[in-house]
Amino acid sequence: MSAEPGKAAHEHAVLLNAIADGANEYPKPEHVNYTYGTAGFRTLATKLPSVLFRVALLAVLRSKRLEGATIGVMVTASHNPEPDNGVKLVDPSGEMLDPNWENHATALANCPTTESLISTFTTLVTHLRVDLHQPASIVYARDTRPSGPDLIQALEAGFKAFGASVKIVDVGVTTTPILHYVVKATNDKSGSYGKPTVEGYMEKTATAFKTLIGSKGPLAPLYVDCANGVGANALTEITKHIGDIIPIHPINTATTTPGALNSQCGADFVKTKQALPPSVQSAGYLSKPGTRGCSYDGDADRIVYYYLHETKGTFRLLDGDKIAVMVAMFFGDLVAKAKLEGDNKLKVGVVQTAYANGSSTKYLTSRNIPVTCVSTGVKHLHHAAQRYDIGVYFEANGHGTVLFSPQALQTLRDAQPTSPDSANAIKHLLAFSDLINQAVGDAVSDMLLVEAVLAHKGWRASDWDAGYEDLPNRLVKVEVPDRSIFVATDAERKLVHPVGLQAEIDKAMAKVEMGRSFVRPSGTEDCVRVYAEANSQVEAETLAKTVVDLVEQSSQMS
Ligand code: G16
Repeated sequence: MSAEPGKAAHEHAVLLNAIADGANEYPKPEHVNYTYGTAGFRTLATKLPSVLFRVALLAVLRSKRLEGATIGVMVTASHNPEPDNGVKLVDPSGEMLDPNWENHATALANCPTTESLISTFTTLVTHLRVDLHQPASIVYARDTRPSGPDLIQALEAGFKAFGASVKIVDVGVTTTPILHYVVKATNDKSGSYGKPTVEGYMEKTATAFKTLIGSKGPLAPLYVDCANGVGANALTEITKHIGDIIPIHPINTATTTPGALNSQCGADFVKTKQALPPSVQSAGYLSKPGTRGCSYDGDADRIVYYYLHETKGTFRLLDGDKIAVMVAMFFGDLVAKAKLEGDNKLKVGVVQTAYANGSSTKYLTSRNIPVTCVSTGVKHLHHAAQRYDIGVYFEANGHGTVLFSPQALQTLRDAQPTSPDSANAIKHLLAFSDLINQAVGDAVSDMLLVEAVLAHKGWRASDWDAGYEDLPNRLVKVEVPDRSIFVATDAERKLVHPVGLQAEIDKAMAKVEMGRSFVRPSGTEDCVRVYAEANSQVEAETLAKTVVDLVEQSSQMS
């Protein structure tokens, strides 16, 4: 846009007219209240076109506010059922949107009329000191949901309102973590992070994996449940690069079969049911002792592993906690072998949420690995992990990654190894930092991280599993008329509302040996989640049932 006053005023009027046209084409449905939740907006896809149009406006404002830095927009509802969809914004570093801007997204999404949208938009431009003359740059992508193309149209309508001042790049159908990678790589003007394309991601990930596996390959076969989602595409691509060193067998790859996405498969199914997907069970993929399987979720930003007990044949889950523990211990060992001294010593820490199994936290702390507990949501974990030199963060549901601080990377690059062992350890730490998607949790790169660690340790799944035994637990979804009446505090380990409910939960916990339970409203689904763990499965089930009853009673009374 021109800075000449008359021309600028005219261009501003043209912009507001274009926004008004888009807003009229994508009106907000009545009686719907949107919230930018744990991972952006998420609800039935039919309720989302107006949100997509408005999110586009905010993405452009954010890019212009940051002097043209590239912002990402991902259209996905991840683990949710297929009729849902969602949208979230990605900041220039590849991280989730700055939480201060989440309220602006919510405000725009809830404007009831075209006039109120124009007014809120104009206020935001002033209040956020956005110079509309700045350029803007956006990259966007979607998962495989059938509602995706129509929602992308609404999104593009929002970008087009700004005319030529916005540069847009459509990454197409891809995983959430690849979109985060592309955003981070686009903004890294040094070019050292990698090429800002899907192929650039594949090359970088595959090269690091090959370096780490070296002569340890070929590895044992791996069965991968892709949740019938976009992870199937990414897996096919990465297999082209590394299929000779790890035989990968993709399962549940029906990305175009209506209703198949996340249905009876995927990481959320496995974690919640604590069982194999029926498709994996019936085909007997894991029947050969020692065979590993893993499940992605619908947009491939989560992963959980599993295998069948070698003598009992029972299902054994290796979830986000098990990944965090193995990886943190392994990096702790590598750092020790690197023999970095004085100020150059690197500190490894772990970030978990209240869902982390009590046994995993005990295992880590008893081995002097510091553990931080934060609220659910990648944004909370990511920021807490940035406080460590090497911060390992995983939610129990399989969402996580490892962050190397810029100082830690510099220390490793500048290190003068004192022995071949320390030189190797430093080389491996640097290769792991390239393998790991440091923008966000990533099922594909986390899978290769796990495989590389297992290969280095010479472990089978059962060796990995042997570190500690999970406390029996149960996770339940409770549908309530209004989940907003449940307000949690203390990293979501306690409820402050409804008043009195926490005292009842405390009493229920006290009756059960090693009992622990908490309640929190979901930020991605219309439900309240109840978690319970105890010394035995029967007690964990009893505690969960008692707390579910308490939640339902207090919901009826409110
Ligand atoms: C999203 C978030 C995760 C969170 C999960 C469930 O995952 O990115 O951090 O654990 O939702 O959140 P809630 O319990 O609030 O519904 P995904 O994989 O669905 O994007």
